[in-house]
Amino acid sequence: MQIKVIRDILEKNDKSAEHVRRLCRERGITLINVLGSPGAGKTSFIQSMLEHLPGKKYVIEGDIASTIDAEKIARMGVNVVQINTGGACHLIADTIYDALQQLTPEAGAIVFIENIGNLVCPSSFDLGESLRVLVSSAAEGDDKPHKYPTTFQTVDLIILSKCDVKDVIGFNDGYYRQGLRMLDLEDKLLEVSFRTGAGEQELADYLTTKLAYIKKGL
Ligand SMILES: Nc1nc2c(ncn2[C@@H]2O[C@H](COP(=O)(O)OP(=O)(O)OP(=O)(O)O)[C@@H](O)[C@H]2O)c(=O)[nH]1
Ligand SMILES: [Mg+2]
Ligand SMILES: [Zn+2]
Repeated sequence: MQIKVIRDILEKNDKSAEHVRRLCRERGITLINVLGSPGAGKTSFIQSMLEHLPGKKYVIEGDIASTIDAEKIARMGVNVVQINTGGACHLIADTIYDALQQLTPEAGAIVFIENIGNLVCPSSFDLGESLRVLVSSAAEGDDKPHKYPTTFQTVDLIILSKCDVKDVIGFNDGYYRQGLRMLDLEDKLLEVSFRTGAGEQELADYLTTKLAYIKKGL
């Protein structure tokens, strides 16, 4: 009985995600769903890409409470919609559809969605995105691909942030990469520090190429 209820929720969400996908296709919008633990660096990644990527960009901020992240984005002069879930630990496609109606992004724009800080259930909810990115910080430890394989397996790109603190916390690169290799995901990894700026330009270049392929439908 309970399993049936969970399936119903996911099936309903999948239908809404298709509506979002159709809307984005019609309007030429590229949607990027950003996943990661609380404090992993999701907002830092979005802020960095707002600076580095060309073209018009918008942001949908998901948080259980507060407008802290939305305010950071708004201060950059970027249009942003804040979704407060009031306790729910993931975003759903219905809400993204509504947020897009409010944002009315122009044709050709990129829309970033910052999902709720959570390494578990956001990965089960398709938001109709073209690209799913995981921000996985070195500060969380080198065992995360081993312990949370499901989330790692659903993303198109894994960004290892906070590489500047690897030595301080004793991050074992080999162990982290071994976890990715077991999931056949090592080629999806890019390393960066949003503090020192190391790897930021490479990340922007990679995303620019990837988004161009997505737009061509490849
Ligand atoms: N040293 C270092 N700090 C970073 C890096 N990236 C982010 N931070 C810091 O880590 C903290 C959390 O970063 P955020 O970008 O707010 O993380 P978040 O995932 O958006 O956090 P929530 O929205 O609260 O889940 C902030 O104090 C950032 O300045 C990094 O690469 N290196
Ligand atoms: Mg944030
Ligand atoms: Zn959840």
